[in-house]
Amino acid sequence: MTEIPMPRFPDSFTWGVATSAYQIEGAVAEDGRGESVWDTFCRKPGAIRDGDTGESAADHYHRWLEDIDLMTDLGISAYRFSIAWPRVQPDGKGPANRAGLDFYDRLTDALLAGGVTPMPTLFHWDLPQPLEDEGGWMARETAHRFADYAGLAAERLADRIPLWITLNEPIVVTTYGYALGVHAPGKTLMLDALPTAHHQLLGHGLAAAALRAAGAAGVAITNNYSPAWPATNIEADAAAAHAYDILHNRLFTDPWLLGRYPDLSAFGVGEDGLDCIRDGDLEIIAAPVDALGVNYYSPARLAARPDSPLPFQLEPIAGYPVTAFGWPIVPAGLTELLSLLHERYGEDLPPVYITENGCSVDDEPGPDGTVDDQPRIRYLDAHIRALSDAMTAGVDVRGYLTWSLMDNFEWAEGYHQRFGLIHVDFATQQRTPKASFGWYRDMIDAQRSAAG
Ligand code: IFM
Repeated sequence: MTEIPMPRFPDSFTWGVATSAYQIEGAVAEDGRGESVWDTFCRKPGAIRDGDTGESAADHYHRWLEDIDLMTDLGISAYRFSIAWPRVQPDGKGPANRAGLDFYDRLTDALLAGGVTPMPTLFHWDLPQPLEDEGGWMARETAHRFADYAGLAAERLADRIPLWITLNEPIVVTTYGYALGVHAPGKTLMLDALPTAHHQLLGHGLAAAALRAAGAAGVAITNNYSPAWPATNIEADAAAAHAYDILHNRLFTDPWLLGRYPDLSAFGVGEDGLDCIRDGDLEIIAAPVDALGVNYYSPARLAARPDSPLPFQLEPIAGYPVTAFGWPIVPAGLTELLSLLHERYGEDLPPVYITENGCSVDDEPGPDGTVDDQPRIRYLDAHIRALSDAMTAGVDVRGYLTWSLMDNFEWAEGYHQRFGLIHVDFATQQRTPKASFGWYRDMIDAQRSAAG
């Protein structure tokens, strides 16, 4: 790690952490919570490594007060969590389940009492199973159900929440969930999954309107982004990288920010666009947002492969250290990505929050009980500097929220990838702040002291 002092961030900069409901809460059958697609998917043999499930996860549903105490020790100013739709509407429609909303109400109040601003995400992948049974995000109706749910959540909480995030990483839902089937709901529709993109976008637009009608102050949306690097300088690989860039970085963001889809011809979509688009949809989708949430983990390297069912194939990136997941560690990719968004959208780019960035490390407590996760410290240090570089170059970034507060259920990888600043022993649920927790706390503290 470099000895050069960390650059100064603006005094108003938000430092935070992020989590999501299914990954930490557990308590899947309590207080009237309904089933989500992830409960179902976890029961599918072979879907999740070692047959792990989110049934108990990090037991945050019962240990939330202890977790908030840890957050206040950390000194963060914002906490991005997600609201579990199946807790609020067990069937995905109809009146609110009061007990479900009570949980987030208590959480919100306790966060505020601890000086931490709540930043909820409404959909971090846990679609109520009854809605999936009616078509899930392949069905237009789901967008309307999402708006109803957003309205119910906001009626209860909007008076205390400055910024709401509608969707988390819709590109991952479309690709992993509906095209490739490696995430819930496990569909393998390949390019036929594209309507899920439009229906999530519509859901975002309708939910944004419902949130504002219920008094929400700010609305944002979060996606996962990766700079697209051609594997070689041959033209076919450049075209592959271009196609990936369109799918991963522009399929959602162009409609939100520009009110139009990018050219999807590489994906078999003609000039008239997706059949599921109706008149007026793009106006709903492109209603102005207050911020864009950017999740960054690594770049992607693409090659053309004639035998691939997609117009690109992902290739390994050599020459960089990797995380425990095997993801290349490329901090400069964050600077590159933010500059790309800045150039691409110009005045149409709202203020950006880095709503996720972090790494998995094989960390376990040592003989003295401490967890010395130096690789994570190096990762965070380098990415925060890379973020500062982008801001110096003119990108308006207002906050950085690391993934994740604590070790959690990493989807198809079960409990094998530890992303937390806090170690969780999943057998005892004991929390142990790692060395990175102390590093992040000291970094935030130094920024605050410098601000005076
Ligand atoms: O754990 C996930 C999170 O749910 C969404 N973004 C990426 C993280 C790490 O894979």
